[in-house]
Amino acid sequence: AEATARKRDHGSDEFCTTPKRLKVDSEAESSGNEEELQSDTNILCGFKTTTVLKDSAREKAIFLHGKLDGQEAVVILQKTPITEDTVAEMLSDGSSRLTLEMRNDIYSTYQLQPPAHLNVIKATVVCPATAKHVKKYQGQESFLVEETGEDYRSITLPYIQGQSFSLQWVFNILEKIAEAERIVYEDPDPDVGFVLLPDFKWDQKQNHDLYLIAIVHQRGLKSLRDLTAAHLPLLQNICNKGKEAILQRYGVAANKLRIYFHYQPSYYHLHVHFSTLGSEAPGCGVERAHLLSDVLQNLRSDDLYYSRRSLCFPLRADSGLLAKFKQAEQL
Ligand code: GTA
Repeated sequence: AEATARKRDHGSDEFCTTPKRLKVDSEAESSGNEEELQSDTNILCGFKTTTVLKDSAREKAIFLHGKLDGQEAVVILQKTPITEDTVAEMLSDGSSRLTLEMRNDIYSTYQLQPPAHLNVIKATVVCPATAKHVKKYQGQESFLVEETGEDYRSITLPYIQGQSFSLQWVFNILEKIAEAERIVYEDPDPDVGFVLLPDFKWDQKQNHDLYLIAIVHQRGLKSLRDLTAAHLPLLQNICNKGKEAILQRYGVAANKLRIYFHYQPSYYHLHVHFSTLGSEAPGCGVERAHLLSDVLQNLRSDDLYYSRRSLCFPLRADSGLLAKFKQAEQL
């Protein structure tokens, strides 16, 4: 399976020197091997930070670039949300330590140190990381670009064909090489089928920040731009069955879900994001998210809506694609 997976690695990974070390660990995760999972945790001891790419007090996250056993790596550390079922234990006398910080009239603040199992940090590791991963997670100014259908064909398409992130992780999911046990629902049909599973940004501990992705089985559909009325059955199927599966598994109703595409996505294999209305998932703003229900309506009214019309999206200051748009403006 690993040989097949490697054969299909289309990445242009400037930093990659050795192939997919962590993929082996994620295979262990699929097989539920607890010992291997434990070793996943330990490998972070060897991480040496070279740069802080971004830190966000609001998201309680820090994005680090560094070396893990000599390989380029990005590590994201994020405090996990507090869930109601842990509150009683967190406040109980025996298990937590409380230190007074200040008191003033009716106001006081403390530092509460809960026991280790209630004090978990989600660590996301990208290793070996490419130069593009490092750029992606760096805090940067963005600029809005308006892309006509023609711009897409003459500027964006050639750029993404040469510069996109590897889709290896997507193929691993579709072929059950990785994350197989995390699949929430699958329709195996090659034309209208898809795999629905938790997005790796969601820790699955609570439903208020629920986040899943539906990845289509059809190969070759890169983004919104490739969609025509011929894909309506596929999109309607994702919409209906995705909502139903989320209701069955998590008890979250369809009218609490934001179901959308990103344009531009980071990974050019068609996928749909399902996140809850109450959460602020990265990339759910109007400049990047396109609701599935709007996409369905637009394609019903115009078969070629997404190949003809202009689409706006933000690009980071250091983006190669932004440079291409600027060059084209000067011609
Ligand atoms: N289940 O291996 C994976 C996997 N990968 C590699 C990506 N995804 C995966 N899901 C599973 N397994 O929602 C998910 C991503 C994303 C979707 C791809 O697939 O989490 P996209 O193609 O539209 O790309 O969607 P997008 O939106 O740029 O990706 P992403 O990674 O969400 O980045 C957007 C911004 O979110 C980043 O710039 C960063 O600021 C923020 N962000 C990314 N990861 C984290 C994180 N772990 N914690 C906090 N913030 C994050």
